[in-house]
Amino acid sequence: MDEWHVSVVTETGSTNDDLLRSAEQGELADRSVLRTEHQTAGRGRLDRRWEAPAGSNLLASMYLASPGDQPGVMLQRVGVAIVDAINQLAGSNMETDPLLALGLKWPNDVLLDGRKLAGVLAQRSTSAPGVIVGFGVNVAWAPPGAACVHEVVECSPEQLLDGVLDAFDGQPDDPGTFAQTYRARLLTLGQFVRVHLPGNATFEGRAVDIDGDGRIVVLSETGQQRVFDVGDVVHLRPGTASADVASE
Ligand code: BT5
Repeated sequence: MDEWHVSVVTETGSTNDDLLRSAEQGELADRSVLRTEHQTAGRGRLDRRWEAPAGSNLLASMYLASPGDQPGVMLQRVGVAIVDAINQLAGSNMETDPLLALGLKWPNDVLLDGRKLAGVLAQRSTSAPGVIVGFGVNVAWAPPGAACVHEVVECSPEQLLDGVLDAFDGQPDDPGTFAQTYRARLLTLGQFVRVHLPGNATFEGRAVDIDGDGRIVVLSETGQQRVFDVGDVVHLRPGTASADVASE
């Protein structure tokens, strides 16, 4: 396996924007990684902001040049790598003794005790091949209501990045085998969820499956089954499909 080409800058606008720009200029090697201590314009999805004080958290993006790398699958692979890296640093065996409160909320959040610990953002350039996957992990600081890695293990952003890249490389290549790994880390399956759709519409039900394209299958209490590939998922408390929101 090729090595990662990791660069670190003290400050930038957004590591995703930087790698997108370099990829479009044809200057970026496959498996380039950019980490920064501080972002002045860190982004989430839909032009939301990603917040982190300078020096406190892991803020990085990777470029995977292979045209076969689908953004949806890369989101899953990076999310799983973050969960596995934290388990590894905490000394927990992922297969026999994982940190049970740590896992993934479909499609792109890492949760600890129902609170957001990390977000992942995959983007495709219109002109360059491959995918840019950015990830922000709260290491030493989290906004109110969110979680940080220091609740379970002391580590630096740099150590965590090394762990994430190693965990990513340790994943099974085979899509079917990886799909099982992803499902094992997913907290959303079996939960009652509310899906916020573009516009103001919502759909509530039990998350019963993730299909082969990474979409979520939700079964409503009236027996209506729908499949979603966009939208924000809110976990509701088990046994209710009301406004009793457990995490966001
Ligand atoms: C995400 O978006 O969760 C994807 C975040 C990706 C950030 C990384 S950092 C490196 C790379 N460069 C970038 O510019 N971005 C990537 P989304 O699901 O839209 O969540 C954004 C929402 O999470 C915000 O609207 C806030 O409500 C909340 N939020 C902001 N900062 C947070 C933090 N540090 N921890 C937890 N929640 C946060």
